[in-house]
Amino acid sequence: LSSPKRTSTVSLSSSMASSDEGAVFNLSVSSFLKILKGDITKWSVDSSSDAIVTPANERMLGGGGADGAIHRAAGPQLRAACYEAPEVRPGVRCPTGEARITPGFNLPASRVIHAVGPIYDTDDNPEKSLANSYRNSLRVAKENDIKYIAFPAISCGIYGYPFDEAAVISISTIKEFANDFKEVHFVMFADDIYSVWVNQAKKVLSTA
Ligand code: AR6
Repeated sequence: LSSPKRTSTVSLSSSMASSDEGAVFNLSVSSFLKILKGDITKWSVDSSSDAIVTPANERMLGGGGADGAIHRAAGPQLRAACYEAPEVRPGVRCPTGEARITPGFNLPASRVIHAVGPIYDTDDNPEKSLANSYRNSLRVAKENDIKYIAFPAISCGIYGYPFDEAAVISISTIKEFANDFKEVHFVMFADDIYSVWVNQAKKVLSTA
């Protein structure tokens, strides 16, 4: 496993190195999935080609949870950039299952991908919507030459998605893009969800 170049001054990996490097899995011979514990607003691996995903809502102007933390850390320019995204219908800049990209502004990561996951209790097909939010995030990342991307557990907070089901869907969808990224990371805020993701990754992927 060759270590990626770390150019950022604020690197989640280096700040975690002494206590917990997380869990590493193979996506392909030259591409890895890493599951880490930490705060996604602090994450960067290579500021020339990295992005974090924010679990947004359809308005795409910020909110609570990880999205709120990401907007606070990025600064007000992020919200201004979001306003620039055209509305596809009144009040909707990013429909459920889709993704949009902006710069990261004051974040250590160079770009932010705004992905809208399903509200578990009200979505007609939450599995499909959740898979689409990962798929479209990875698509937009690929189109923008992103090589390192970090996800939180989309829809697993305010939107109420059960952790186990979300873990299987997210990891299986990321597998479809095995050759397109050097590393795909999950940055988990809490021990319980971190463990769920590691256990499901063990079932879906092989250990690196
Ligand atoms: N770093 C990593 N993960 C985090 C962080 C962080 N700093 N903060 C929270 N999480 P949520 P959703 C975890 O609620 O369910 C917002 O208002 C959190 O513990 O952020 O997709 C948006 O604007 C959980 O595991 O996103 C939308 O309106 C995961 O991130 C709505 O919430 C996702 O929880 C989206 O809800």
